[in-house]
Amino acid sequence: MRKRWIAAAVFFLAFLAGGCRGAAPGTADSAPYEEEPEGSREHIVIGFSQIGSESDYRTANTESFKDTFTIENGYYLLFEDAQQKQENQLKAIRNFILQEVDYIILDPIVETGWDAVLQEARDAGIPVILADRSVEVSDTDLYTCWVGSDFEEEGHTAGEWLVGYLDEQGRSEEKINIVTLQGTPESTAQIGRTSGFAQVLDTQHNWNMLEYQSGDFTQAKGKEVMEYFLCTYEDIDVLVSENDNMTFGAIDAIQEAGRTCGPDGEIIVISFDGGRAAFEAMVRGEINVDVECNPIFAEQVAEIIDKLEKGEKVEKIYYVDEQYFDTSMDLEKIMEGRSF
Ligand code: GZL
Repeated sequence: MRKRWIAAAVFFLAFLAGGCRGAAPGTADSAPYEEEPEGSREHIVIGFSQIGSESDYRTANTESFKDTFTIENGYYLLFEDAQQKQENQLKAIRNFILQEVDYIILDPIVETGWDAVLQEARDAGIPVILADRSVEVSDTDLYTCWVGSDFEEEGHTAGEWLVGYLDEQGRSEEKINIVTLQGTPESTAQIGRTSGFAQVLDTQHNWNMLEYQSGDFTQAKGKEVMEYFLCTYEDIDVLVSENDNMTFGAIDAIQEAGRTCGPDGEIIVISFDGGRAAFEAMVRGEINVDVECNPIFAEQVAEIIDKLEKGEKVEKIYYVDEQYFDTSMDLEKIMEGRSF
């Protein structure tokens, strides 16, 4: 039976106005929730443990959830930003369990280390929905379902695009030196993109992967690692960068080193996410192709929760629709219709 919740209006609105940050309602530093009077409007209490705010993707993803799980739509959203630390996510989940939320939504920064806390949520009878990234657990019944991207497909798409592009350029027999900026190590996005691209790499005898290094999905780290790549390797033909923000840092490093990139440059740039700023960089001729990773899917999660509320069966995996965009397309027209 879902607990009926009503917040002290002043506190909760102040809590929401603060961007759902700070101590969750009902904890030591906040005003307690009171039982909602019988028969009054019910709200579904959602505890959402978000990874951080490391990228444009993350910002858009957070916005999607805050715009969907609102009071007006019948939810209380307890939002916790883990600042890219797994221990903060574990704390947040245990706090949500103490708060007896109705559902936990978790975007797990890495795939491992979740069995115990997910078991605690299951023991408390709280369904866990994975959003964006996934987990590696002993028993997949520890979570209800995963809504996210097919990261392996994204990596494979990037590899296939490069095969086609090099063919068009008459370079399909040329030795091609590649460097890869990987995302957060052991995150689902990094694992999938790296392995998906490697499936194609393994079929191309003339491709040479010089090195993989993590830029942790951030612009600053992406620039730092690209500076290292440029100092270490004389001849780099392709950069595979596993998210746009690392790509932006890498472009800065390339340009500051007096080198060039993009369709008319020395280094072919393959990026992932496909945010507005990356489209603008493609239009400027700095990125060749961007494999989309769609952050706007909170409504899909809300539909799943609606099914669960009605006792309906849900799937284990829901992939988000995605494609790729490159400089051969009418990017400015495509941008008009995109919200990220
Ligand atoms: C992928 C997501 C990744 C993005 C990055 O779904 O987890 O994390 O590609 C983000 O931009 O930091």
